[in-house]
Amino acid sequence: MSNNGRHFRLVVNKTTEPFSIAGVYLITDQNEDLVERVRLALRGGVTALQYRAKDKKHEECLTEARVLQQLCREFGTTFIVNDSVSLARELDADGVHLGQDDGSVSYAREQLGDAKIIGKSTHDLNEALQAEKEGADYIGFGAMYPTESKLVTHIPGTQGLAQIRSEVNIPVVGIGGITVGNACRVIDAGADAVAVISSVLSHPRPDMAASTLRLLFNRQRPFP
Ligand code: 3NM
Repeated sequence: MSNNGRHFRLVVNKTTEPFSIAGVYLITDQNEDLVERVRLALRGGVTALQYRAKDKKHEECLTEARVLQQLCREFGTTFIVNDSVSLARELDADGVHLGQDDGSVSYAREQLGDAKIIGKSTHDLNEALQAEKEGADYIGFGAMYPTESKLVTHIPGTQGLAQIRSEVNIPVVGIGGITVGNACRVIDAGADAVAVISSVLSHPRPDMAASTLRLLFNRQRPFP
């Protein structure tokens, strides 16, 4: 991994089976036909999938997540669980993504071990530096733009991302309101990946939306 986090194929794990999060990082929604839409998106070229299921019962999450995890295996996509260290552990997911209120990185590390990816949501420089200090493998940083997918109170935007980019040495995943139309600005600001929900999963053709984002990424950050 380059220590300025700017290489396209950025590996954040240390096992023999490297996981990458660089590129298109897709987060699940809770709408109908999720599995089919995710399948299409993965076909379009998603690097990492985050399973995010708010307000669902554990058994329901487990069943749905297992199907998505299997899809990720088929496509070679990194599979990350949002919020729940215990679910990530139960599934033997590739990693977990923690919000600011989801407990510490050190607890997740203790539970999951060094081989798993731990990401943390951050919204300003202090949170970003703290996450890095705690040992996160990457940070989510947002919101880039207003979004209807989540109630966001802080919108540091691409300017905020450009400012923190030079301060942190772990991969930065831009999130919030990212679309095919504005992704270049997020990539230009230094994002190693763009995290999206609606611009891919609410698109009538999730495969085309994902592949367009992927293409933008590849054009801006050509393979070495
Ligand atoms: N976290 P969409 S914004 C899950 O700013 C999430 O931390 C955010 O969805 C943050 O791509 C967000 O549809 C929602 O805007 C992203």
